[in-house]
Amino acid sequence: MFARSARSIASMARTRGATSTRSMSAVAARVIATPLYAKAGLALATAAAGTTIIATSNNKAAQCDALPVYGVPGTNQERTFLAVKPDGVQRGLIGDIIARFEKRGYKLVGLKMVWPTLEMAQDHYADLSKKGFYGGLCKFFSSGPIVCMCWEGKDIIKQGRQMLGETQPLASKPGSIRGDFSIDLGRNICHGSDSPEAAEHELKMWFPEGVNDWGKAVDSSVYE
Ligand code: IDP
Ligand code: MG
Repeated sequence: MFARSARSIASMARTRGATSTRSMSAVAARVIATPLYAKAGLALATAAAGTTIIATSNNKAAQCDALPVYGVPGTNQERTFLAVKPDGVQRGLIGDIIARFEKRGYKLVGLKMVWPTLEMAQDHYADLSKKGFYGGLCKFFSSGPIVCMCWEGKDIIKQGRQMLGETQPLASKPGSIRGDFSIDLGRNICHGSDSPEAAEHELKMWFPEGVNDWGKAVDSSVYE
């Protein structure tokens, strides 16, 4: 009985994740953003049709969706798609993974939890569709929620891959996410775009609603 109702809630969540990500994340963004802006002394100047313009204390305007969702590769506004896969979520590693990128100095501009449908998983891994492990990979990727992230910063596509480690955990150096937390190839915790083209494709796919183009006050202590 319990298993049945848990399953129906799970399938509802899947449907919502697949169909109404945009409205859910827009609501979440509003709930979270208002007190933060107020606390930081930022003035909310305009909020219309999904575009928010804020005036920061140094009068530098920051605007949602001012950039394409995939940023500008080769600049400090390069962006990549990183995800905590279902195994990483189950193992309670979301916070640790986010903390590594935050501490390094990168900027989180998009964040949400999504339970991918099998079709979403197949689209995401379409480049591997000829591989023998494709079926199992897609089944696993859609077996539970993942955490979708858009990270921004200089060289984030390459650095993101280095911080993840090698695809094969055995080859991943301690200090990398896969080198610290994983053993098996099919349970290697995280995903990261492997090129600017992949980042563009994946960010358009996972963040069709756009991300948050906010100004980070400490960037002058991160970049020379
Ligand atoms: P990546 O995640 O490091 O970009 P890809 O080659 O794109 O590696 O493969 C996607 C995912 O598929 C890997 O992270 C891994 O979990 C899984 N995978 C890759 N190669 C194999 C394999 O040979 N057997 C089983 N699973 C694999
Ligand atoms: Mg890959």
